[in-house]
Amino acid sequence: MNRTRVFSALLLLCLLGKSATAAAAPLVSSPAPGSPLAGSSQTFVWTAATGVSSYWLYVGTSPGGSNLFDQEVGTSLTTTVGGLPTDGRTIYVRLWWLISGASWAAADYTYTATGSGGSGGGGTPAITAPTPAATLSGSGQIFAWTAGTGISWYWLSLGSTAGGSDLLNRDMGSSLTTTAAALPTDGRTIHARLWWYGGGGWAFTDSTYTAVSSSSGGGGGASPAMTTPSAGSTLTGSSQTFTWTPATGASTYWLYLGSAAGGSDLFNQNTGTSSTVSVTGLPADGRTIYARLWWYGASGWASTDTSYRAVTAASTGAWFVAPGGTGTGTSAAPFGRIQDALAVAQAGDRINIRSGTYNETLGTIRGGSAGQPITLVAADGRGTVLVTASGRVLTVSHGYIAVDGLVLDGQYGADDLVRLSGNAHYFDLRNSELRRSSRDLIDMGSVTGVTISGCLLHHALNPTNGVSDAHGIAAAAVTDLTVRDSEIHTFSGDGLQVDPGRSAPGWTRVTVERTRIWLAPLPAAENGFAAGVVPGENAIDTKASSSYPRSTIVLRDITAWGFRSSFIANAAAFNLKENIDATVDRVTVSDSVIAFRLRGPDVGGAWVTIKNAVVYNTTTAFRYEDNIANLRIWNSTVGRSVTLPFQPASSVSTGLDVRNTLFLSGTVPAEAFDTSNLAVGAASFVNAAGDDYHLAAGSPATDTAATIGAVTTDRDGVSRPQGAAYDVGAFERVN
Ligand SMILES: [Ca+2]
Ligand SMILES: [Ca+2]
Ligand SMILES: [Ca+2]
Repeated sequence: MNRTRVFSALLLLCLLGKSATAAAAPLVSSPAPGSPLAGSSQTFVWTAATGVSSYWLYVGTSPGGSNLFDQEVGTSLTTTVGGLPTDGRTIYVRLWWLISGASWAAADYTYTATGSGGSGGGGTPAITAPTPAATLSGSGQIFAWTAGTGISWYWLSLGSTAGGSDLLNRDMGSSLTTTAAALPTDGRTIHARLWWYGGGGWAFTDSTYTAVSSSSGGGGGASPAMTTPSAGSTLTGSSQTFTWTPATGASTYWLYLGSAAGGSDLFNQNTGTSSTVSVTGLPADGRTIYARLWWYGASGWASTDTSYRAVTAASTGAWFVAPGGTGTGTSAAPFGRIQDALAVAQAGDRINIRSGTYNETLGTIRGGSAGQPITLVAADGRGTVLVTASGRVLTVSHGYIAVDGLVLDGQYGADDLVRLSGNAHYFDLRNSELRRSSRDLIDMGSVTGVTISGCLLHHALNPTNGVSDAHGIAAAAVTDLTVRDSEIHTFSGDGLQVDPGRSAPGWTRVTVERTRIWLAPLPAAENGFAAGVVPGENAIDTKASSSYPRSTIVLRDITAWGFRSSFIANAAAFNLKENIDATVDRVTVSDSVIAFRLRGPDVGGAWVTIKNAVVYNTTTAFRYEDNIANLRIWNSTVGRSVTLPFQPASSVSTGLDVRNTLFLSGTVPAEAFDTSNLAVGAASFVNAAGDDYHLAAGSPATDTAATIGAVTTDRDGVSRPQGAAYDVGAFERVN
């Protein structure tokens, strides 16, 4: 916007009066606001306003005062005030109007009393608006004139020639103002002749004007222009200072702020000669606020329009969504759809989602920025918001998006529940539940900096062909992916698989910590799987191309169980293979076929260091395959019901470095030939039958291990060594 539109005030008011727009206020058109008064008697004239049933004029010698005049004038648009001072002082005029018969509003003007020298005043009427010789402001124009002494009848003619009346020829009665409409806009000279009748005959006075030129588009002379806030901007609060450039010859400014074009329901004030005004109490609901800046210049009143957007809570960072909402995203008037908030949220904004169910599919529209994410949060706490659709529920295509506390349910539709495109860097998923997908619960492209924390991911079940991969998390060439403080269970593929596509340029720096990953026989038939079956494969499964730098992964403080698949023979909790460098520290595995399946030089061959592992009730603790090299197993404990502590598969054991490892067994396995390893009976443990493998008092494992500097803590995170030396096994005994 910010087009300058200049109209006569009254014409405009009439136009607005026929529409549904907010009622405008009346404006005193004569004498010119801020001008000297003509004498001790002065006629005041104002424009009509819609919905006004009565006007009331105060004239005083102090602001708001009425010591000089105080009179309700009904619907008259003019009144004459006598007895005014003539000493040059400031005269304060307050025009009141009664809106809808219910409430009074007022606006203030100031004038200068005529000086003691007298300006003559005289008894002859004179046109005061527009200022004689001015260029008119448009095709509609208010004309106003002073009352003459003893004059009861006026007549105004406007013509294209001197004394002509081809443009207007109007009997004015006693009125002191009128609006001429449909005046030419061709720059011609317009001749005005004001007749009056008094003292026994007609007399007249002539003035000339220049019609506005449509090509000039303006109202003659420089127009003021709003400078702050900038046109179209969102206001910064419910209080706002408006400032504009001064206009040539403007004696008074007046600012309307309205909820509709030309409206003044929000603000309506004469600012005098000041070109700035502070406004308070503006709405904070995102509505469009229409500003109309009036000025009184050589051509009378003219105006220019600008519009703004009201501040919303979201303008300062908070959008609101609630089921059934139909509003604009404020706390009081929330959106009904989360997507509506995504459509408007900017970097740093927080989308507060109130409790309830949202049947929609979400897609990001724009991203946040570093330190300024766009956050979707369950406003009433974790788990209070369910977003559900069949298949895909959330597509993240932009960076710095955070999701906190939501439940996303894919209803077992055949699509990934959450998909992160290659641009979804720094996606932050926290305190959320992802459930019921026939594909992956979250499938990410080659993104960086993704964090999944405090989340529950469960039921990724794909029954195609009996069983097909559906992963908790599938990741492509990610860097700096962190999964922590989370739980992943019940999947027909892997808890985490990175990278199933071995994508360029390879993945690295993946961390999973303080997380539980498990399978169990399905308690009931579920999405095509029968009750009692175990559909999944691995807690964590790696693939990494040997064409790229070795991928690094840290698995720390993880508990995994239940990897006894109904569909594959070698189900393993950890299937670590291909071109990776894995550090596995403080991991417990139970109730599985294989705890650690560690695979050889094919596709680069995995390098794996395992520290502080605990394995029990599992067929094979460590299966090493394909002549694996760089396999270190340090300070681990192999507990009860482990059939094969080590199981070679197409592999010699020369690549193994097994030290400080403790076996609940009568013998130490051949792979653990180093003397730091130890086989003990159940009495060495606090409660082996209950799978508590902390060392009992007097255990020969205490203080008898070698020092391995790379093992800094035990399974519990207790620093090593305690006592005189390292203990054998995963737990350091603390006295
Ligand atoms: Ca997928
Ligand atoms: Ca797998
Ligand atoms: Ca010790």
